[in-house]
Amino acid sequence: MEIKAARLAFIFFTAAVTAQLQQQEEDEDGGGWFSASDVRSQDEGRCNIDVLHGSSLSYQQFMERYAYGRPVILRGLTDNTKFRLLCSKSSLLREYGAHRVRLSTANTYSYRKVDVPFQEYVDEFLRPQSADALGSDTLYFFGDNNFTEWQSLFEHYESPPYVLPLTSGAYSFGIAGPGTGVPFHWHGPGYSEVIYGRKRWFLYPPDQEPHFHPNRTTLSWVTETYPNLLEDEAPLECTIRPGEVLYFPDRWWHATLNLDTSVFISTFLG
Ligand SMILES: *[C@@H]1O[C@H](CO)[C@@H](O)[C@H](O)[C@H]1NC(C)=O
Ligand SMILES: *[C@@H]1O[C@H](CO)[C@@H](O)[C@H](O)[C@H]1NC(C)=O
Ligand SMILES: O=C(O)CCC(=O)C(=O)O
Repeated sequence: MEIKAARLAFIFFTAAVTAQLQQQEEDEDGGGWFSASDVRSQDEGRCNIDVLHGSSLSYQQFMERYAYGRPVILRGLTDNTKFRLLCSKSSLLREYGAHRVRLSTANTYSYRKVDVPFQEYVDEFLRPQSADALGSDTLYFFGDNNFTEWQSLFEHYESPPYVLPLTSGAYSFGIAGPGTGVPFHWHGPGYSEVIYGRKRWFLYPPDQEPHFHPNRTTLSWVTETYPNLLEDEAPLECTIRPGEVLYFPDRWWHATLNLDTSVFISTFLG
């Protein structure tokens, strides 16, 4: 009896250590986009959005509680290990380095576009956001993907299975440096997932338009506006990591802040 208990305890101990080591490895795996030794001191903030394990929320519960109601973060809903490998820096540069990508200014209403080879984007544009730059002067790689060229990558992405009736998903894929992000805006419902890196999200319901300047960056909103918000002006917020997807309902205001060099993909349901 005692031997059995000891053996069981040992098995549990081993399993716990293995799980911990695996977690550590994942946390340190930036796919070559960043490494564990990089300074990653930015504030993850609090998390006041429901975070659930995919297996503990049925599709029906998702529809009743969240689909038309409020954001939710789902963990372990899909396994994108394969896609993640294909999104490592070396793999993406090998496949797509010579292809042109379309960059957009990171402001709310006027989206100036610039086309550059992906290799040039990585070498020249992909860097930490400076605190004083305007969003309207900052170029961000997100969306505007040429699906013919990116199809052989996107076909390996397993998108979140809980879709809304009468909608289909359209992908927007991007990579951007620490401190970058998109300032407040809204559109239809969808999902956001980080493949590498962490992304901090801020959301407000459709009837609660946040205070923001359309040409300022999310970084400046976080450092200058956020600390002065009254309690009832506080956003819903959370930082998402690989293995999690954030769902945002129709017309919810949202802004993002990448805490690391991040590789990310959204699925817009329209
Ligand atoms: C997308 O890429 C394909 C293949 O390189 C090219 O023929 C096509 O013109 C591109 N489409 C757009 C809209 O740029
Ligand atoms: C934002 O920037 C754009 C492009 O530089 C400019 O046309 C627009 O007037 C600016 N908007 C505000 C509110 O400053
Ligand atoms: O991933 C981002 O930084 C922007 C995401 C976003 O705004 C969206 O998916 O609508």
